[in-house]
Parts: sequence; structure tokens; C-alpha cells
Amino acid sequence: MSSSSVIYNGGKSSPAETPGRFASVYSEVQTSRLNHPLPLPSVLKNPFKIVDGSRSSAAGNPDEIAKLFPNLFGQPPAMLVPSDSAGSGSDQKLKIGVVLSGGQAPGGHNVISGIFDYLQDCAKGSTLYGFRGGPAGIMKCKYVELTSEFIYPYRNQGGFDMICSGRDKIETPEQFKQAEETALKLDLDGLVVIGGDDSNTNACLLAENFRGKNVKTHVIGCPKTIDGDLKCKEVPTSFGFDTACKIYSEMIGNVMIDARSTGKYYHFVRLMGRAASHITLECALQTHPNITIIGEEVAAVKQTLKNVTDYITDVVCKRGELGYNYGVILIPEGLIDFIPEVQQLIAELNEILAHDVVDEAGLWKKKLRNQSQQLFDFLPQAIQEQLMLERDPHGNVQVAKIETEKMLIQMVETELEKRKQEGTYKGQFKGQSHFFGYEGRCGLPTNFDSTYCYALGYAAGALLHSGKTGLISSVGNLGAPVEEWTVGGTALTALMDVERRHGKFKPVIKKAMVELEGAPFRKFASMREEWAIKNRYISPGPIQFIGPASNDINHTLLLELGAQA
Ligand code: FBP
Repeated sequence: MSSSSVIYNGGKSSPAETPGRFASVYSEVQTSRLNHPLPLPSVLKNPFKIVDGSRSSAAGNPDEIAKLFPNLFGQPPAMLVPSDSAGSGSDQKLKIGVVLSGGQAPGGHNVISGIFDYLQDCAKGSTLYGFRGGPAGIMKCKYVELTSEFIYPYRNQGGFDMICSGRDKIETPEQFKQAEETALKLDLDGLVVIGGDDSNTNACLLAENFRGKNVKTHVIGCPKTIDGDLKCKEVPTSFGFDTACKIYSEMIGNVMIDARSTGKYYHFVRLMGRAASHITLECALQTHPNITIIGEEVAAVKQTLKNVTDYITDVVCKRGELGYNYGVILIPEGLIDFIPEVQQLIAELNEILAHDVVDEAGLWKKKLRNQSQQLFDFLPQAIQEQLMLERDPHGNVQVAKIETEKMLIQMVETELEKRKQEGTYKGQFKGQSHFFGYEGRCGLPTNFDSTYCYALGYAAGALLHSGKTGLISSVGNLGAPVEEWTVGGTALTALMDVERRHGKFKPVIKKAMVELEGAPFRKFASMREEWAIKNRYISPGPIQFIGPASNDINHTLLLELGAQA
């Protein structure tokens, strides 16, 4: 059996025999996924109508949000319900643009396929444009017309390479003007922004701006991010989380067996997820590591770096007494940002970076408060440098670049050395650092992500066809069979609050953090002491596309939906 089968050529023709600019050689598994059937919720398969709910508010500071979004604030949620007559969009042909924004998440191509198929099925003769390279593609009017041949090779495939993504923000009056020019030039009826919290905030600003200027283009968002922090009652999960966590869990399961096999390594695994610890928590539930640090808990009990180090060291010592000089420790990417003393330091650094010149002589450090200055000087030089790196276009510290796992290994080593001198530790300790991040963002989407994304895209098409704007595509009842999933849209302003970014107050979609009273955390907290001492490692293996476990959804979603996992 050959390991590769068909060469695809960026959708120019499919399959293409000649590799082109975007040519890919597909494995047999990739090829088999192209025709993987995608069931739709029954409400999308039959005539439907849209029913509006009651007036919405905001996640925080409603008065501020109302002022910032005078044309959109208060919009009701929309729900698709079965109807006797054909859909409200009737025979209108639409011109729709779609953009992938921010970090990759498995399933993005299926959102685009869903929009495309909706237009084919319900608004024949419509056109779908894909903006290339993220929001910059909108501003620079760089696009490609998406046809059935173009899209086909990307169905059920990971990555965002169909049209690529970017992190640019449409923010300044000139940038809004550019977006407006593109909308007018392409005569766009609608735009779908597939993105995380920042990108959907941007989608809302665009929708507000278009409506304020009487531009006919409507904007609908789609909840994308492996981080799992864009969710609310109506949007139970963001796509990509399910796949990414399953990929990381496979890798964690592997290092667990490595740890047990050699008996000499402590694997410190930092997991992506930016601010929130959802990925770390989900991977812990899937694999049962010896130690898992949850950033939200660290912040809630106001732990210092020393407290976190001592907690890890205590477990290492206890395990040493039992003869286990190995283990696996999970650390969320955003940990550093949760430790109150580091949070304070980062907030001060953000202000300095936004308003001052950072001189080589280090005079800028005098602007730090005493405690922050001491902490900064105490941190290893590599971490100091990583904390000073440029913020992303949305004003976030680039936590993916801060090697907290290495810092913790150093700190635990120092503490163990001290305990050895004192005679309270006799074991051996060797730390191995890992960062599992980019490895999980472009995997072949799970059956769940494939189907969920397709429904999100199909729903976005339906919302635009029904004249909606400023909503995020919302697919719910995800614990039930797909036929019973609910479909609608939630007002983006209802998810908003104001936050300080780049030294100014800005509207942002409030991040959904790990809830310490929530079912996933409580389940983990009830098990962690046992996992610390007894080795209860689970190695879930690679994602399955067929067979008994292929349609299982992640523990977080299952527990949040009320299941007894
Ligand atoms: P999004 O919020 O855009 O989905 O980003 C997800 C993410 O993978 C984070 O987990 C990570 O911190 C960040 O992107 C890395 O950013 P970059 O791709 O710019 O290195």
C-alpha cells in the first residue's frame, strides 16, 4: 500500500496531476476524509424561519458597550425553527466574503465548505469570495473566488491553507475605510469572520461601522479557537478545541509511557491555550498526569511563583519516597500571566511598552514599582527577554513565546537541591521540557469538529441570507445526535465587555476562563491527589475516524453539558 495517493493543486483542479503553487500530496487517510459525510442538524435540512428572542445586554459594562455600538447594542438572539414555507432568504443571490482570522484551528475549511454549500443549496447563483491572509486580505482587497473545485481538496482537512490566515486588526479609521472600499468594490452582501475573541470583536466593530455608514454588507462571526475560551450558553464551544486536545493528549500519553519506561525523567509539558487553561484541564482529564497546574486556580488562591514551585517540589519528593523518580506535569501556556505578582509586572510592562522608550541602559526599569522591579530582576534572563517581546496586534503578551516550563524546571531543581542539603530529599530529578502548541492546530479535524464546523458555516450562510448582522453563528444541544442540534445566532455585543489594551480601554469579547465551580474542574480536583501519587496514566492514542470512540466528544464539553463522565 502506498503512503500517499493523490496530488492536489490548490483547488485549481481536483485531483491535479501537476503540482502547482499550493500543491499537496495527500495520504490515503487525508484522501479518505475528502468524502467523509457531514450530517446537518435537521432544522437546516428542511424549510426554516428565524425567530428573534428578547433584547440582549452585554457581558459587562453595558452602558459603555451601548455607547460604543449604538447601531447594534441590544440585538436579540436569532433561532432557526422549522417552517412550512421555504427559508426567508428566498431567491436572492448573494455575494459573500469569508476570512480566516487569528491562529489556526482544525475545522476552519469545513466552515467555509458549510457557507459554500448553503449558498449552493439555498441561494443558487451566489458568489463566495475568500479573503487571503486574514483581515489584511479584506483591507488590501486580496481575494479568490471560491468554487466547488477550489474547495473540494480542503474538505475535512486541517489547516487554514485554503485562503490562509493573519492576525491584522481592522482598527484605525483608514483601515475601516479600506474594508468599506472592498465591500463596495465587491458589492458584498455579507462577510463571515471566522475567528477567536479578538477577531469576533473586530467582526462586531465592522458590522457596527457598516451599519452606521449604511453600507449594505452584513457581518456574521464564527467561534474559532483551539483555546476553548470563546464560549457562552448559546455557543457551547469553539471549534478546534476538540481536535487539538485529542492530539496533545496522544502526545502526553506517549511521554507518560516514556517516563514510566525509563523511570528517570520528569516531563514538564506546557500546553497552548493563551490566557485560559481549558486545554490543560481537558488534557489532564484525558490522560491523568501527576501534576496539573490550572492558571485560574493559581490566580484565585493568589499563589506566588514560589508557591507553585513548592507544590511541584512536594509532589516530586513524595513520589521519590515511593521510588518514582519520574512523572508528567502539565502547565498552561498562560500560567505566568495568572500569578498575581507577575500579572502586576506584565500590566506595568504593557504601559511602559505602549508609552515609553525602552532604553538599553535599563533606565525604563525605574518606572516599575519596587516589587515588580525585584521580580523582574529575579526572573531568568530568557524569561525577562520573552516578557519584553512585542505584544500581538491585539495588545496581548505573546505567551506562546514564554518558556515557563524551563523556568519551572530550574526553580524546582534549585528547591530540590536545597532539600537534599537539608536531608529531606534523596531522589533523582531530571526535567525534560516540552511545548505542545503548533503541533495541534492543523491536525485532521475530528468527526465532531468536522460536523460542528460544517453546521456553523451553513448557519452563517442562513443568517446572512435572512438579513442578520452582528451575530455569531451558534450551534447548540451538542450532546444530542446531530439531527437534534439547535441553530441560530447570538448578538456579538452580548458577549462584550471593556478591557485595557495598549494602554487604552477597548471593547473586547469577554474570555471564558476555567470555572473553578464548573464540572470539568471539580472532576479534575476530585482526582488529582490520586493521580499525583499513583500512576493512573492513560494513553488515548491517535484520533479515530471510525470505530467505537470516533464520535466521542471531549470531557470538558460533555461535563459542561451535564454528563457524568
Ligand atoms: P487564537 O486565539 O487566534 O485562536 O490563537 C490561538 C493560539 O494558538 C494560542 O493558543 C497561542 O497563544 C497563539 O495562538 C499563538 O500565536 P501565533 O500563531 O501568532 O504564534
